[in-house]
Amino acid sequence: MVNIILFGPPGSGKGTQSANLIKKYGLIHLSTGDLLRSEIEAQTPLGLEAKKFMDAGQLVPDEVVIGMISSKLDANPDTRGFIFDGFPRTTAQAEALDKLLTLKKTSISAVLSLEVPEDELIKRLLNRGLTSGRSDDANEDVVKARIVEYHNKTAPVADHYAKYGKFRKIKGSGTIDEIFGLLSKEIDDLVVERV
Ligand code: B4P
Repeated sequence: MVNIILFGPPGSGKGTQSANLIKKYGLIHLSTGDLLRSEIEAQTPLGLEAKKFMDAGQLVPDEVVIGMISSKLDANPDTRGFIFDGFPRTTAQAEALDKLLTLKKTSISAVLSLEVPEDELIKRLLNRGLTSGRSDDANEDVVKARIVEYHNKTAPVADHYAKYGKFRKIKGSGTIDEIFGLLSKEIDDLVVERV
């Protein structure tokens, strides 16, 4: 299996690039942001609880997102691999993911980190907020809170995977196609290594 984590701050393009990568490589897309937004839309108890954190620009508690990912892994036993988008976002989530994958006799192949300057992140998210209806993109204070949360809680996840030589930085500014090309090159190398 090829299991990729698309990593990077809010607005770095994880969701945008995942949508194209799953088509090219036939992988399953697991986005905790999308899963949480579906729960909110369906007004489930989990969604209503998660919304409070998301609207404040904070991370949703680890046990909620780990439980969601665990059931999605169980639901897709025969896939060629997964693209994890927006997960793991804390070291506790990374450790839980490693354990879940070990139980399935697989592991993370690489962590591809989209590097984008902070002013561009803010511009992209506020721009999306004009049309997406996403309340967490509509307000500059919330967007900035998400970036602070990223630096405090998510950036350390990079060290977790760098220890195993799995962390790679990718230039995340430029056109969507240019960035897709850089990501594809990394994934092609992994696919070749596994043949
Ligand atoms: P997510 O849904 O994961 O979203 P994101 O970080 O905002 O964005 P992403 O990096 O995917 O950016 P995108 O491609 O969409 O998280 C939302 C919230 O959910 C979090 O704040 C948190 O509360 C909660 N959550 C999710 N996962 C969690 C977890 N594991 N643990 C705890 N809480 C969790 O791109 C953004 C914009 O940029 C788009 O408008 C796009 O069109 C544009 N764009 C993309 N690439 C571009 C490019 N190259 N040039 C110009 N614009 C570009």
